[in-house]
Amino acid sequence: MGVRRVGEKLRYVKVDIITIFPRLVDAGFGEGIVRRAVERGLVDARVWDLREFTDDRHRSVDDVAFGGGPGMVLKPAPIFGAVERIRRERGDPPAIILTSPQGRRFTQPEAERLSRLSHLVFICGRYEGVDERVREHLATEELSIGDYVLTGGELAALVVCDAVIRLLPGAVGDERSVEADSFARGLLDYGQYTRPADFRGLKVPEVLLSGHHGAIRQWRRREAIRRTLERRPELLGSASLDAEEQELLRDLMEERKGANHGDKRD
Ligand code: 9WO
Repeated sequence: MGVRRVGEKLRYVKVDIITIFPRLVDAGFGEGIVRRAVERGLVDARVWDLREFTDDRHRSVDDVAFGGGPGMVLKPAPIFGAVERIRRERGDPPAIILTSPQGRRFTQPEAERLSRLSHLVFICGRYEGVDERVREHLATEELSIGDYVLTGGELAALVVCDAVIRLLPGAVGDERSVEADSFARGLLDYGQYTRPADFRGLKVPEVLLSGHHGAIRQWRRREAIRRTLERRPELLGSASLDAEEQELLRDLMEERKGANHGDKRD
């Protein structure tokens, strides 16, 4: 897991996920970097089956909505019961997160904030909603991963866990790739290429084959800024650009003023 900064502690994060589909959540923890982080002890993850916290014969987790209307609502008692069990067995969590389209938008800075917490609990909603008392009196925050409706909160919780876990020191083999990634600096990624240098006549930009590291770094910075300007100009407002990059940005904006927008497929 590579080099650790001086004074950087090896820490682990507890993650508890409450769901009616535990296997769906297990699958998200069962592959790749997230799985390795669990194996390395950086993440202590537990998945809780909401049905285990019911007390009726049918193990009902949902019920009709007061006031009528179509669709079922997740009952409060099993969810409160699950969180109380987690508190007893795992300690008092600093964040109990409900994933829903009504939440605050989850972004990279939010991933960084959560990655500094010691214990995250996720409540995954299903059906047409979750009893409002869960939202108001149990969850400490509500997060949305984007403006669309899913069939439940599990995939959103997995998205948040994935983004958080890769930020934990030691999770990604080469720490430099976390620092260099798109968004770490508020810019989109530059284009990347691997062998062959000529694929069916499609060539890799010459500069990348030149071995001239200064020129390569410069090209990549320019490409990242160009792409961000073309696709997500609003990101440039909060990107951290040094003097040279601001210069590149001015150049690119001049270039675009000329003509030829939209005809570069990039
Ligand atoms: C379904 C529905 C059907 C008819 C009328 C209103 C309705 N609302 C919903 C709904 O929002 N269902 C949610 C499904 C209930 C909570 C869990 N579900 C969910 C979470 N869908 N999408 C998310 C989600 C979470 C985080 N970021 C984006 C989406």
